[in-house]
Amino acid sequence: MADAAGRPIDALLREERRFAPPESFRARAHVRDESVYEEAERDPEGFWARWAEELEWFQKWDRVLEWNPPHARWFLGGKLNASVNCVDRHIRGPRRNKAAIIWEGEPGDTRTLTYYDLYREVNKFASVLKGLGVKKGDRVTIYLPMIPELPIAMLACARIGAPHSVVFAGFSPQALASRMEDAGSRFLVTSDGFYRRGKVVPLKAQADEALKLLAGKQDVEAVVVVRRTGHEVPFTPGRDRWWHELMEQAERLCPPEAMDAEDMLFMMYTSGTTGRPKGIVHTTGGYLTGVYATTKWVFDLQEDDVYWCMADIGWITGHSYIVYGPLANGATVVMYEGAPDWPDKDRPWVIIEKYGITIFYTAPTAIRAFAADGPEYPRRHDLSSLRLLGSVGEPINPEAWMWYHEHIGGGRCPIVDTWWQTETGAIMITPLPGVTVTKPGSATRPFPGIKAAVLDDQGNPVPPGQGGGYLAILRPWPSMLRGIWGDEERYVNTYWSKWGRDVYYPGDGAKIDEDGYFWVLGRVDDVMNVAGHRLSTMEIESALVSHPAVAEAAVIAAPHPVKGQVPVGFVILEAGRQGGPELEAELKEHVAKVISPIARPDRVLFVPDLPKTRSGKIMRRLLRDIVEGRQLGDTTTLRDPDVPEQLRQMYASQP
Ligand code: 6R9
Repeated sequence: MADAAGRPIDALLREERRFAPPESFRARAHVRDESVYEEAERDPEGFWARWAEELEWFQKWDRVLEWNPPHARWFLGGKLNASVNCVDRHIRGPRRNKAAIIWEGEPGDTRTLTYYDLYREVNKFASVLKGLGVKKGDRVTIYLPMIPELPIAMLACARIGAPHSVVFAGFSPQALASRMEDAGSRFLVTSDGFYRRGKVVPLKAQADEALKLLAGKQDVEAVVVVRRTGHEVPFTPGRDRWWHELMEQAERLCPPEAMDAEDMLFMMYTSGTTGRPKGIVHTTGGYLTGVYATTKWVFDLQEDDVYWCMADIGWITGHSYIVYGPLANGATVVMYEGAPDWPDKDRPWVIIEKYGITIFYTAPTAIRAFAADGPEYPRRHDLSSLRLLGSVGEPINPEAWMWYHEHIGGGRCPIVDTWWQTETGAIMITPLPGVTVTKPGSATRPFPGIKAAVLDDQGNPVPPGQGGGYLAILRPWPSMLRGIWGDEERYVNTYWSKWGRDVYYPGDGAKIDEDGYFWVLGRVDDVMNVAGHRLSTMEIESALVSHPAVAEAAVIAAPHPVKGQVPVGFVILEAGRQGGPELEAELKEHVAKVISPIARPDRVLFVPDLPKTRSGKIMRRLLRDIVEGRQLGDTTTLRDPDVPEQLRQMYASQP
């Protein structure tokens, strides 16, 4: 058996290196001994309630949890506002002029917003939204690059109780349109463009294309456009407005809406096992409690830290650990617009040295790319300000972990390998850097208050040190998803049906070793993880099939040394169409256009047939055996048992 990155599990579990927190780190850490685990276990609801008490509420809750599996409600009757917790409460004390966001554009321009600056901007943009007719409960779509207006717009939505739906700026017009339609969103915030590898990405033109696709399907009342690059952009009078013009005339203050703890804070689309992305719904009180607590303990956030998470805010990692978690904690957050290898491969290390960053959070795929570039790039810079490193998004292989530890952490920084998902809202399995002895490749233990297990198909726990099984979460937690937007049935079926309505099924394989440490092995469903981005095989398959030359397609994930996994497509062409390098390139481009460049297949093979069961189900397992060079599994249930062998030969003969 192998995990998603092709690592044999046995080799992983032979990993014997151990890293204890340095005494100097432990001495000033928030958590210094293991007693927090037992305390939380004795009374999980009390544990979470104590965290919620560290937030600011207009009205305290009267009940911590109501659990009608699979529906949980947290902090019932409580009223609060996320923007008050991330901004207002910091401006009343010594953090007023502390840097909240230090932003660096790709061309090298910079902006620093103090908490007071952020307060003014969020208030003004909240007034702008109100002036455009946005009401409590309206979904506002935000299609912005990594510029300060993105967190400002999110917090402004939160202030007036309008849930935001941020769509990653790397997504295509089609992807934006389908998300706006699904969300029933009548408002869009975007920018003229942004910088990526020295070029201007014409975001407004992409947004316009999406709006064209929406014509007749979804009314869009207003589009607010941030001027980032200053290049000429098309403007539709009446509908499009400039951000800076609206801000100039806006009311200075906008009182925050008192939101119910269970009111929706935002939705975030993520890929599932079907072609249609699902809008994961997060609410206000529980989500904020979860990200606040985990940011403080997992990153051991101290008042003087300078924190940089390299993710894009368009993903859940950016929502929870650039915006809501760190700002709720009053942290100084660094935000970078562009590519990590621009203008040179040392850009992250330039940024760390320049701002004296103390906490750095990135993904294994980035670490593997840094390692491939070589240690000379970090070596050019003084990285001695760093004291803690984090990893998220996919399993980290021990070699990448060791490289990170040595070449970025200088051998002195604890590494927190954090397992969680869009759906979990906050970190679930992770070391606590002041107490946990880490093992390269293991996310170690569930965060206090979280109850996780590894179960077999029947729901029996797989004993520690035995085989692999499925990761499971056995009890509700505050930042858990509350549903899938508009699809109750899918919520129940996807997450709460494998074993019972009260056990959450994340879709990851995992193992527990003799010390009780968790080793997350990657997805067990038709979801792949390409450079830390979640993609569904079905989504890519439907993109391929949407090309006129394609009759049928099967997509699987092949192991890749840097990206972890890459999509590989097996395609049956329409009669009369001929495969070849040109069509292969065209199909790759087509997928990049329909979904996003991150979904572009690494290879597209033209095949005469696909391995199918008698009932017509494509057996992707056999295709995986082929690309991973394994002995072909059981083919007896196939309609045509010879197909896999034919494909194997084709795969081996085509470069
Ligand atoms: C936060 C985020 C979730 C999926 C998840 C799993 C993989 C994330 C991981 C990890 C092993 C880790 N994953 N962190 N696997 N170790 N530390 O990435 O959310 O985009 O929803 O992806 O990512 O497979 O199920 P999301």
